[in-house]
Amino acid sequence: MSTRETTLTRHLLMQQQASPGATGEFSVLMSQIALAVKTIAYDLSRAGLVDILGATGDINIQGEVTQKLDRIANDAFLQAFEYGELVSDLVSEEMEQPAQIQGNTDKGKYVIFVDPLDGSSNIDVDVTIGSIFSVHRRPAGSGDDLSRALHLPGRQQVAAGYALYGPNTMLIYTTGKGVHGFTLDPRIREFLLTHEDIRIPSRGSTYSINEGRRLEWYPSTRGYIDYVQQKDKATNRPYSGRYVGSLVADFHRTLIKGGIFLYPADPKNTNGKLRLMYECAPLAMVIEAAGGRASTGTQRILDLVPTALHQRVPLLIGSSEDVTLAESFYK
Ligand code: FDP
Repeated sequence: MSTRETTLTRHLLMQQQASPGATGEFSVLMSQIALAVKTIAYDLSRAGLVDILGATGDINIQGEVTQKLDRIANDAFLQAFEYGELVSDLVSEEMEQPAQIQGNTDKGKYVIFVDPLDGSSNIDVDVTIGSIFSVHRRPAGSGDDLSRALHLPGRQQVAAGYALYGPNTMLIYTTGKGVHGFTLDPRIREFLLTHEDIRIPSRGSTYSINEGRRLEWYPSTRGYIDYVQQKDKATNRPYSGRYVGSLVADFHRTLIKGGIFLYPADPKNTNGKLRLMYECAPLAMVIEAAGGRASTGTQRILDLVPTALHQRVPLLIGSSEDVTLAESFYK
């Protein structure tokens, strides 16, 4: 590494210096998130070699089988925020109630929402998975009052982002002004700035949806997918289909190359599958900061006011023109 390369720490310090009044707390918070990501990446890198693959035998709040690595990733986030009095509580896909962070009880300025290991069903087959995080200012309250006060709309997020555990480990974040991507350099275990100010193309030529659910789809979803599959040179159709089945991986491809990802509602899953507060809202903040759009089909994701911490919502996310066109099928 040349000392001229921009590490995450250097990048955060530069951002801090450019923001009058910044206290440096956010930089420390991002370093804590980076620590959790590095810990998880290390555990994943030896997953097939030590006994951490497979299920724990428990079912999580979503009614899904908890994998051992889900638990390990959740603990990595809980431990990364211990002490320092920055983060008071963590809301996670893996825990029914918010967890107080050890050493910071009722003290931290921030609360974190996290999907510690997104795409869990891909863990055992060595396919890219990730973590998704959302940072909010801590509202007043404690116990049940705090849980209710945490029903915060995505537009109030202070920052959001995700990590990818794939051929590279990447960390992507935004505070609303620009989306920046860092790649973990395994030699020095530091994140280096590799994707500065990511912008999503205004239109793509790829769609991403679980087509196995086609028979369940509402006519609106079927109508839009039929549209992208039709031939039309002028609009670059038919689009190519790509579906990894890990939201972060499908999202990252869409962010870099353009196009659209959909996890719509259907008559069986009337709110879709994905969780608002730690999947859809953080990715919506990232996509909007990159020039794209995120919608339920009828409403902007960032404007939704949650009614429950683990609420699900339909998601259409990607290039602005593609999402706008898809929405026209849901009116
Ligand atoms: P998983 O169930 O493997 O954890 O949010 C969970 C998620 O994966 C997303 O990462 C992914 O986009 C989606 O569910 C996949 O769901 P389907 O299997 O229904 O396509």
